[in-house]
Amino acid sequence: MSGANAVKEDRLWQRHVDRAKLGGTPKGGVNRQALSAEDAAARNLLAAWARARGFSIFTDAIGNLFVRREGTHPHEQPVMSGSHMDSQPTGGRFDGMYGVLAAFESLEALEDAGIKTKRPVMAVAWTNEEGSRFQPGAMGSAVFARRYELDEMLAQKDWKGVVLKDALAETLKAAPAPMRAGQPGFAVDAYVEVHIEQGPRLENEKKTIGVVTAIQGSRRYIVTIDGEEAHAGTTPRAARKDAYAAATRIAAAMYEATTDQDDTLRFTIGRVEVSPGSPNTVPGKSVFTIDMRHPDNDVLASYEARLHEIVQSKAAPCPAAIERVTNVPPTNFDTGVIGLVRDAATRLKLTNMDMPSGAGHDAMHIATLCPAGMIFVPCERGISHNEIENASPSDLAAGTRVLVEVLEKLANK
Ligand code: HGY
Ligand code: MN
Ligand code: MN
Repeated sequence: MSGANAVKEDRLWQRHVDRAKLGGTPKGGVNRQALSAEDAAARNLLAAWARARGFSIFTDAIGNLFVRREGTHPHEQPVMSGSHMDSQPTGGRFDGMYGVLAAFESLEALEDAGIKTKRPVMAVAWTNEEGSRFQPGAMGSAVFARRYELDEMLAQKDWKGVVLKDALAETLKAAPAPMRAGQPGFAVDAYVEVHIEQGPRLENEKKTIGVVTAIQGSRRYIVTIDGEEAHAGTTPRAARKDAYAAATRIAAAMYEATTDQDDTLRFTIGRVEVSPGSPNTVPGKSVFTIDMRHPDNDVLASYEARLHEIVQSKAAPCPAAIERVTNVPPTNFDTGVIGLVRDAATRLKLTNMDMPSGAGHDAMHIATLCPAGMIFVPCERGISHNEIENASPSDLAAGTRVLVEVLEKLANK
C-alpha cells in the first residue's frame, strides 16, 4: 500500500475536531495563543498521540515540539514537515493546526503502510508562529534557523508585560517533553509545510492543490507617540499634546500613502493602544502596530522610508518614533521540492496550480536552512484569521496525500 493511500480522511478530520476543543470559541473558532494553557494542552495531546504510535518526541529551548519516526539510516539528516498550533485570538480551526496534523498523519500513514524510509521523517509544531501575543511571529522557526537570537526572544514581553521566558517555562512544565539541550537548530535535509491557502484563489479557480512557489516579504513596526496627559475639560486645543490625535494623523497619512494602484501592497494597523484610556484625560501615549507586505523587497524598502517621513511630519507637537520589529525578505522555494509537489498532485490526479503565498509561514525561515516548499489546500471563501475559517475533510486529506508522497521521495533520496 502506498503512503498516500494509507492516509485516513476520517482520522485526520477527527483530530481536527479534537483539537478545535482546545481554546474553542463560542463562534466555532479557536483562541489558542502562544504559550497559553490551551497551547500546553495541544502540546500534551500531540505528545500522547506520538507516544501511542511509538514515535519519539522532544522539545528545544524555544519550545518547538518535534515528533520523530526513525529511518533505516538514523544518522542521515531527517526530512521534516510541520506548522504551528498557536492561533490568533479570534482564529480558525485550520490555520497552522492543519500543517501539524497533516505532518503527523503522514508519519502514521507511513507506519500503517509499513513503509520504511532511509531518512528519519519528523513532524514539528513551531512555537509562536502567529506573533499576536508575543512579537515577532514565526519565532520558533526563526530561532531554529538562527535568524533570531534565542535570548532576545526569551526576553520578549506580551502586551500585559508577561516575559516569554516565564510563559515558556510554565508551558513546558504543563506539557513536559525531553529537552534537546543547547541552542535550537539541527541539520534538516528538506522541509515541506502544508497549510490552508488563507486566500480565495484555489476556490475561485476550482483547484485542490496549491503548489507554493514563494512567500512575499513582510515587515512589522511599532509606532510610539508620547503626548501629555491633561484635563479634557480645561485644556485648550492649542495647549494640547494629544497622543491619539497625533496617531490618527499619522495613520491617516499612512493609509493614503500605501494605497497603491494595483492593490498589491498589504498595509495593516492591527493593534492600537491609547493610555491612560480615561474618557476625560487627554491621551498621554499611543502605540500602534504596522504589518506591511509585498512580493518585492525594494518596494517594501521604499514604503518604509515613506512611513518614517510621515511619522516625522505628522506627529508634532508630540514626539514619535517608528521601530521596525521584523524584516523577513521574500522567500523563493526550492525548484526541486516545487517539482515534487506538482508531480505528486498530478500523479494523485488532483487539480493543482503554482501560486505564491500572501501569508507568512514557518517555511520562510526553514527555507534558509534546506530545500523547502509548501502545499496549499483551499479554505472557504479564502477566509482566515477569523473564527468562521473552514476547510473540507476531503481537501485536507488530499493535501496530506500529496505531502506523504513528497516526504517519502525526499526521505529516500
Ligand atoms: O500573518 C501571517 O501571515 C500568518 O498567518 N501568521
Ligand atoms: Mn499559519
Ligand atoms: Mn495565521
